[in-house]
Amino acid sequence: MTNTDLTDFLVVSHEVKSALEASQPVVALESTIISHGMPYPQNVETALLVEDQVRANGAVPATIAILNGKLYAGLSKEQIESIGKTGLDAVKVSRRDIPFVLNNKNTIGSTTVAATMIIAALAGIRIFATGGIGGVHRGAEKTMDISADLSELGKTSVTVVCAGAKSILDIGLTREYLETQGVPVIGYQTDVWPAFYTRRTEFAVDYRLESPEDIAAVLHKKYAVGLEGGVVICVPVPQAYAMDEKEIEAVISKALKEMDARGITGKQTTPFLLEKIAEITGGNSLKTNIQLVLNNAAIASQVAKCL
Ligand code: PSU
Ligand code: MN
Repeated sequence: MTNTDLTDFLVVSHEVKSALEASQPVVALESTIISHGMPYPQNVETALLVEDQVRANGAVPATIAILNGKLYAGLSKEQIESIGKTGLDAVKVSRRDIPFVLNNKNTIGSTTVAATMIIAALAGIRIFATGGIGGVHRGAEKTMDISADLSELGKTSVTVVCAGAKSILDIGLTREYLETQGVPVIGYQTDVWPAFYTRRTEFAVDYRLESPEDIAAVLHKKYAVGLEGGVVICVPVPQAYAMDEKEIEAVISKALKEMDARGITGKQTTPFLLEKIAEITGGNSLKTNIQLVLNNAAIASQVAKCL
């Protein structure tokens, strides 16, 4: 593809473009978390708070989506509002979906971790903050349900800051899959994978690092020697907002049973489980979800500043 082709499709906002040209820190943010990860209006409020958080930490936010046949890096408040209002009717876009959504001028496409990484890389953004990454689902030895986020991490050079993976996933298998893809998993001030709503699991991270400076130094080495591909940084949810481990495990088991009973599969799985968990916990899981995203946005911004 030539550069002229790309500029036909890629719209980088003025603010993001100026920051990139001046080598100022930019942090990518995804939009599936807005449309499919939280209910309206908390989804829009959170998306705007996360942008504020990135700015407060000295970086420029670039929320990413596919709207009206264009790839966007950097959205207006109105665009974020329209994704939030569209909710589950937005098209959840992973790698395979991009050309189809681009080919339809009337579609609101919200980007998963995989699709956000692709567009971030096209725009020249190297750091991305979200809540949780997709992974290998429980029972994947039968269903083969493995998120395209993991293979994307294997090939696209973007660092994803997250709160680990939810225990709706098989974290042990997710870890193995990432190892095969050559993706390092860094624990930010932790020795073990956090499990999104909670701070600890039994699974060790590959490397523990203590500061944004240490993380930036390692990223610099990786790309200096030509090792393309992504990096996962796991940041545990702040203690004050962590949920009780036993309680959330029981809620997740219940949600998984209901999912099986209803025959929900494929790309509907993650949104269904998130909504069910929020419903069963009376909105408590949503509060935790919002706080961990804000925290990840702060850490991602600090890393971006060190690069
Ligand atoms: N995990 C969350 N919230 C989310 C998602 C995952 O806690 O909103 C979204 C992300 O966009 C992620 C996607 O990339 O779900 C993974 O979906 P799938 O498992 O269908 O690949
Ligand atoms: Mn899947």
